[in-house]
Amino acid sequence: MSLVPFTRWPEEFAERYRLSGHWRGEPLSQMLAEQASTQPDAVAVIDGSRALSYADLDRASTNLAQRLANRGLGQGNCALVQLGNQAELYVVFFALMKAGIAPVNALFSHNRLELVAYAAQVRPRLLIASRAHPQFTDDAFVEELTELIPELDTVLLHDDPHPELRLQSWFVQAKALRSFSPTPAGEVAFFQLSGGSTGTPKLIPRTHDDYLYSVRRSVEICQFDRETRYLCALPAAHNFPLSSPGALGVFLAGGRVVLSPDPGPASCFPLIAQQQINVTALVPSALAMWLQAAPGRHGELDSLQLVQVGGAKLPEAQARRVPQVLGCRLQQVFGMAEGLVNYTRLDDSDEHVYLTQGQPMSPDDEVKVVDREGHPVAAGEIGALMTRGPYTIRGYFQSPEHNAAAFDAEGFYRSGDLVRQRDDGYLVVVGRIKDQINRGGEKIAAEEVENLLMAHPAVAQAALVSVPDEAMGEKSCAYIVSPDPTLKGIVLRRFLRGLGLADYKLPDRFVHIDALPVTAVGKVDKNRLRRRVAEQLTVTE
Ligand code: AMP
Ligand code: DBH
Repeated sequence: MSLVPFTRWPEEFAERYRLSGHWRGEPLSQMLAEQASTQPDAVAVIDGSRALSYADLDRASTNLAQRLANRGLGQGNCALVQLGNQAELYVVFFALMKAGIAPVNALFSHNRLELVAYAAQVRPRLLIASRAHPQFTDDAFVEELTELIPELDTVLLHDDPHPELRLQSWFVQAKALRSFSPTPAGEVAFFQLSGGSTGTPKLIPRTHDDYLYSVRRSVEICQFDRETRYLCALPAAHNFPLSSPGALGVFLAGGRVVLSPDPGPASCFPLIAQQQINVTALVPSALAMWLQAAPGRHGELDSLQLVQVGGAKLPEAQARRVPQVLGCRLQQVFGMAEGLVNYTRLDDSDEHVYLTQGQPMSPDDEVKVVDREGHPVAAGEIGALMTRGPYTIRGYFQSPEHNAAAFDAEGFYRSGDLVRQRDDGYLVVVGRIKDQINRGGEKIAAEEVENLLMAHPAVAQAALVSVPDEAMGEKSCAYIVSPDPTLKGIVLRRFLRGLGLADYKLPDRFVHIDALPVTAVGKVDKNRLRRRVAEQLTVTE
């Protein structure tokens, strides 16, 4: 069977990463086998009133892997998975790792458009989703997908009433008919999602070797161990709560993951108290809610030792309030699903923790800060971040044209972030050059939304820009050129939703404009639009 194709690291790099012990030829499922044999009864996951031990997680995932193998699914096959913050997400993840099937783990907030875009790229034979998601309450979308992807021959739905469709019934032991095994560690294990800046969402192929290294190194830096009780409050499939060190870091270290349905204080604070949570990961907008809710509720947060914050820039004033208000340490995390993750270290000075976004986790991470021409800027100057290393991809999945722009000739990835690198190697994120809105850590590719808006018959041109927002950091504003000045935002929002776009990508504001301003070279001048939005033009909500 053919393996999933991807852009490999050149052999000289691969050899270096193997020699230095970063890449060890181990599959991602091995961590689970190890915990299940050394501490089978230890609790691995808590989801509401359910507790899964390492033995439970190992057994259920092996049973699912066996059943999938019996259906002829295995190496070279891909899956589309969409589950919420629920224990089944980890059972499924490990089952697919064991069976050598490469999943795309869509976020629960993703909608028809995103799911179709992912399916069209990986051509999944397997779909795993939840009846609790609006797209899967009836069978219409499953039928649409099977028509679009004739290869799709196995559909499993969490909480479906029929045993053969019901995901949970596949966690029960089956007769072993066929053998199964993980893909070789240097091959694609699964796909991460890119926040992206282009019309279609891009997929990020991650190998067992590279991902496991990033998890192992993260565990070392964050000092996770068997005592770790990690609250997973961000969308569990996201790279941050999955791997930095995230749930996989917890499993590698033999600790416990407690799932929260959302990152709000109302859900999280009682869980922290009940489950004696000592570490969690938040985006800045969630942290802001915690800082607001915490005064007077200190008792509930007593067990908390470390709050990791990343996904978007954390304002210094908020950073400084963490120890006072939450009574724990702060760690800043600046990462990307494409690879590079930076951490402030647990023993760093206050100055580093409050003022920087950390330094690369690996001694083999290479970072360049460059000017518009691609030349390195002088030390300490602001420039665009470029990186390559033992867990940073060399190309997006099946995107040769985009890859030609997103990577340089030496394989460095252009992250699109504007940073300053200090003498001590620590990075400070100061802005962004990619055409993206970072809405409370959720990334929106401007071009994707603009293209969809322009599909509306009354929209001639559209441009999506960010506007500063107290709660979310940034929100989105769509500038619309339309012959119909009465065209309302609510109509356009309904139109976008009707196309199947995820809710978080719907523009927060719409502004009519006679013509989009352009730069000297004729590109839409988004800087001018961003400045203009502050001046509050005709706003139609
Ligand atoms: P993605 O490539 O979709 O995984 O998103 C990664 C991007 O999120 C980075 O390139 C940054 O733009 C942004 N990001 C993540 N963490 C931080 C942080 N701590 N501070 C500022 N921006 C961040
Ligand atoms: O925003 C991100 O993508 C991100 C943030 C922190 C990430 O991928 C990570 C840590 O691993």
